[in-house]
Amino acid sequence: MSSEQIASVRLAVTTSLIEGDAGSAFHLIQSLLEQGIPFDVVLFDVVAVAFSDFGRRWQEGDYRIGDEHAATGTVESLLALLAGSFDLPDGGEPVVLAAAQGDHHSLPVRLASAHLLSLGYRVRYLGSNMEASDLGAYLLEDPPKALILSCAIPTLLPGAKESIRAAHRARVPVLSGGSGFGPNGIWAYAVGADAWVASPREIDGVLRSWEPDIETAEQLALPEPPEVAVIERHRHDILAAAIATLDNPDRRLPDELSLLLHAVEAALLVDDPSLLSDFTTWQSRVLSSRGFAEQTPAELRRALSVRLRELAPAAADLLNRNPFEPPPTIPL
Ligand code: B12
Repeated sequence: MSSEQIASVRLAVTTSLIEGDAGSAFHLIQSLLEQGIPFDVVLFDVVAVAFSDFGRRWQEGDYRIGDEHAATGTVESLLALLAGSFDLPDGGEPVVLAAAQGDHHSLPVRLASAHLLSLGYRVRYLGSNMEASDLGAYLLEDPPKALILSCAIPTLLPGAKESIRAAHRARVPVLSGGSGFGPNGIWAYAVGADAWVASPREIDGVLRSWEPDIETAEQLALPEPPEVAVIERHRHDILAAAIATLDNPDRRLPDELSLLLHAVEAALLVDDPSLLSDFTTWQSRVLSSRGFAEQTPAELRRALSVRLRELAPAAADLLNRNPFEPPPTIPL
């Protein structure tokens, strides 16, 4: 089948997702498989790209939140139907897949699960936002060869670190993936992962060849700066003080403040101010596309600093550092 034909099936799958029609998407995919198109091509070059295309158009404002939920539900059903057709082989290597604590993005994990099932792994798919303590207890009971952990957004790295620690306590190594671990996975080792891969297609190769050492991975993880615990303890207080100082009563701003505070925590955790500056660039773009005034991002930073400066001055300094200014130099 030519790449043009695959592209046209992809378009048809995207239409089925928009219409919430898992059945017709399934039949389209089945016909590809019958024509000998490999399962991984169907998963990653058809279904994943079709959903990403839909996601991009959703962000651009072509669809509403309800449409996103319908499309996500449809792609979940489609992947469940596809993955459900594989038997769990008795001798297959056991693996557990989950999204990090706090991460609600389930599709990357579903895709990776379906792919590993097709390769003969004994896959247990735990879905998104699995509480780290529950994950740890589950892994301890019947430890798999690895936990495959997904993290979609860098602001969720504190949750990912908790998930990784829980797995390590159960003596299970962690293979991580997803944009949350940064460009080329630069933050994966800072939060303790044993390995990071860019694509689910690479998981099998790593699982076959790696020799994970949980102690070394834990030693490579950066120690948690005290400010992170302070922020977690006083999160409600910091946000309440920030909301009280805002002139703009728009009901979306408390959520934006909360996201910004998560970004501060995550940047402290991986000791990388670029995480925060990337986040503020993204947030400024989002705010401007929603019609907020140009100074809104600066107002959010100022508001968040009110309590933060008293409780965790290093975090307030990080927040107010101009990303375009070079770091201060010590005068000779
Ligand atoms: C659908 C979606 C949601 C849905 C998720 C529903 C669900 N059940 O999954 C909902 C509505 C819940 C959601 C919520 C949010 N989302 Co969202 N979401 C998306 C969207 C549109 C698609 C994500 C997706 O599934 N893509 C399809 C997958 C297959 O593609 P992919 O992620 O690129 O994955 C590929 C590779 O990266 C890699 N990979 C990815 N993960 C993994 C994992 C492993 C283990 C491996 C090996 C490989 C791997 O392989 C994949 C296949 O090739 C993206 C934008 C987009 N177009 O991707 C935003 C996006 C990820 N979301 C975003 C944001 C900000 C949020 C919210 C914070 C929004 C808010 N203001 O509340 C919340 C956070 C909620 C939370 N705590 O998790 C941002 C992140 C921006 C950033 N970098 O900081 C994005 C990029 C949108 C944007 N540009 O603004 N979201």
